[in-house]
Amino acid sequence: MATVKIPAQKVILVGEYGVGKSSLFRRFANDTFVRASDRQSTLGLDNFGKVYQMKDTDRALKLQLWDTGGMERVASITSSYYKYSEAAILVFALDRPDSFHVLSQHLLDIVTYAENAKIFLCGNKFDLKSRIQVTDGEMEAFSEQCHNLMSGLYKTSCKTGEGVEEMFRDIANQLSETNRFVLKTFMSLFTLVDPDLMLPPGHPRPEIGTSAHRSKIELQSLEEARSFRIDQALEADENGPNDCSC
Ligand SMILES: Nc1nc2c(ncn2[C@@H]2O[C@H](COP(=O)(O)OP(=O)(O)OP(=O)(O)O)[C@@H](O)[C@H]2O)c(=O)[nH]1
Ligand SMILES: [Mg+2]
Repeated sequence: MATVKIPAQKVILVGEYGVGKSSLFRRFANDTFVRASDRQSTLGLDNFGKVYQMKDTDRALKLQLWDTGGMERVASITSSYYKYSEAAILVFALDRPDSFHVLSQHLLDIVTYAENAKIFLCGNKFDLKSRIQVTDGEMEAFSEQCHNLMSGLYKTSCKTGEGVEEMFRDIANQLSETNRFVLKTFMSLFTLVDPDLMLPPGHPRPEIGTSAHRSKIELQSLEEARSFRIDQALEADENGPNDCSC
């Protein structure tokens, strides 16, 4: 039986130096935290994939998280980092208003280079309770100013882990819902067309009208569309000038 490839979605971390992008990446990848004294600024690209099973369905989705970090201090991040992103997490530190007030610049880069990406706002270092200087109201006001471009607002602590996994799961859920919507629209365009046209040559045709028939087509098209995008992103990263020019 053919194995179904789980659709992968490229998710990028964007934000000022030191706000905790690599810490979010580390929590995502292996649920660890590195303290200040052990820390080094990121000067490269890293990516890690993790599969999320959607609740109450047999659908699954892989978040492919990318971390750049630090590069913005020595060179501008190349557009290949943003390219083919399905989501961007705009990260700032709740104790650093400067990292919050420059977000519109990062947002501009996202909408320029990753125009289809869903955008999520993440206030990190939520554990530093007494030093928090950016309020929920300011986060909401920023979201409104951006014409509600934000698909989600989160507060996280990489130190304690609070809110981190919940944020990634919510992003996975939202991307999965978007995929379903896109797929439904896509499928509705093909309702009058022979479903065989949507299957690759030699692909066995399930009995028309059965749920197996529908889900096979759904999975096939999702798999192909998403795999194509993530392969392109990885290829662009390998071939493109993804390192700093220093
Ligand atoms: N208290 C606290 N410290 C954090 C948290 N997240 C990250 N840090 C610390 O903040 C510092 C910067 O974290 P990084 O994850 O390296 O930040 P970054 O955004 O990747 O930084 P660059 O790679 O330089 O852009 C480190 O000393 C972390 O230990 C958090 O949630 N709470
Ligand atoms: Mg980093």
